[in-house]
Amino acid sequence: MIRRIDLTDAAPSVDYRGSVPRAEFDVEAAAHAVRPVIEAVKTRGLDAVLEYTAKFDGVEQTDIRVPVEALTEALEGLDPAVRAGLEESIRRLRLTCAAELEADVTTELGEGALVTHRKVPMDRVGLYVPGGLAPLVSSVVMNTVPAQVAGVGSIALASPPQKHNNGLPESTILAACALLGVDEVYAVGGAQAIAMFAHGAGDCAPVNLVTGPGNIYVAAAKRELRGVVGIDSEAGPTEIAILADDTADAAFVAADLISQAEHDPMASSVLVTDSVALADAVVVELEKQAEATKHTERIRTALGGQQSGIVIVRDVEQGIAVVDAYAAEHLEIHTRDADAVAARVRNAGAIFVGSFAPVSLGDYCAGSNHVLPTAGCACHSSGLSVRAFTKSVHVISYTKAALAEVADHVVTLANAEDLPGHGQAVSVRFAGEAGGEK
Ligand code: HSO
Ligand code: ZN
Repeated sequence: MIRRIDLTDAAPSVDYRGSVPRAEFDVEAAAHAVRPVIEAVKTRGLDAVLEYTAKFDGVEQTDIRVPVEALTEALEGLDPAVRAGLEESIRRLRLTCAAELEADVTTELGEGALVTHRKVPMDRVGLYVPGGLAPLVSSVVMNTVPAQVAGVGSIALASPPQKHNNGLPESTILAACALLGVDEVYAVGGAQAIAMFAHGAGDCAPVNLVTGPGNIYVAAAKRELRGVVGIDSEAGPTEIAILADDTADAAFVAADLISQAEHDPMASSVLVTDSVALADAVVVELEKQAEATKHTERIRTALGGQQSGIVIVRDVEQGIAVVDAYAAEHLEIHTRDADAVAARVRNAGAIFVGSFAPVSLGDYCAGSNHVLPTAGCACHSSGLSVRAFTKSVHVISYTKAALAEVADHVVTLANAEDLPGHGQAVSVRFAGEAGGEK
């Protein structure tokens, strides 16, 4: 069901980036489809959103705003055990977010010469929560909590309308919004939702930043609108890589590979190991566990796809190089000295260390965020956090004496760039003084 890639003979200098091909997720190809949607929402606002919702979601609406009563009702109808799970997930994520909030930093560069790096939350953000194969209620938590802890003043959330819920988003998603105190919710999905956030439509005023995963049209719309609005990342199909040696438990490894394959036939599950015995045992477990679980077909497709595989390496050392080059959204380490191995990996959306930190813990309740960079973007991007919802501004405060200290350098550098007006803006302040301009 899952192919094997043998890298034991690979030259030490090889670039492993292409060793495990990624799923086809051609965002560019979807660009032509989303451009007219974005243009229509920009020029015709709510009318265009309603038209595309009818066309793409098959839902006829007269408004897109979810009434507050629908949010309250959804929360009242929520299974108490699900509510308890969400509350624990929120509690843990709030703790990490609060601890990760960065303080302002002031540097004194001389007497009276101060530069402060001030952190400012975004004014208004748009959070996108997909419908898709499974309604990811946990994604409401993962997007909203860091925005709230960062101090964002205005939060809007959009999720696709569902025919089976009278054109409202999934009830669990609405309930989670109510639990978190998010009351500006829109029954809009796809590219039209991202365009609505960027340009505004109906009740929805434009936002400063859009976050959250979505399908290929959502990713394409984010790419098109980057610049008009801030964008967190373009999340593609989910990925798990596991680096394991002969100490790993094959049943755990297989269960974790299956857990992410369950998301999407295009999901990637990759095991990197120096133990052929473990690889063989994992294959047996995959067959057994995939057969016994609910979404067998989806899982088999994902595991059998060219984007998944078992990579055999010479040793853990080579394995580290492979997983680092692959830069998975999620990386698990099941090796001896797992902490030390994890410390040497630089590229991954999130790293799960040891046998008792499965990715599904992080999907819901670890206290970490599950909105993570996919498609190798972990080599330059980070997962969602309070940092994504804040920006910073340098505040410069100099006294006259402090400016005098550095004035000559400013004038010299300005002249070197043939911009004497820049120098003059400093020297004019010392005109008539000793050493200053006459
Ligand atoms: N593993 C997904 C997130 C998720 N899983 C939500 C279950 N619910 C992408 O990180
Ligand atoms: Zn998941």
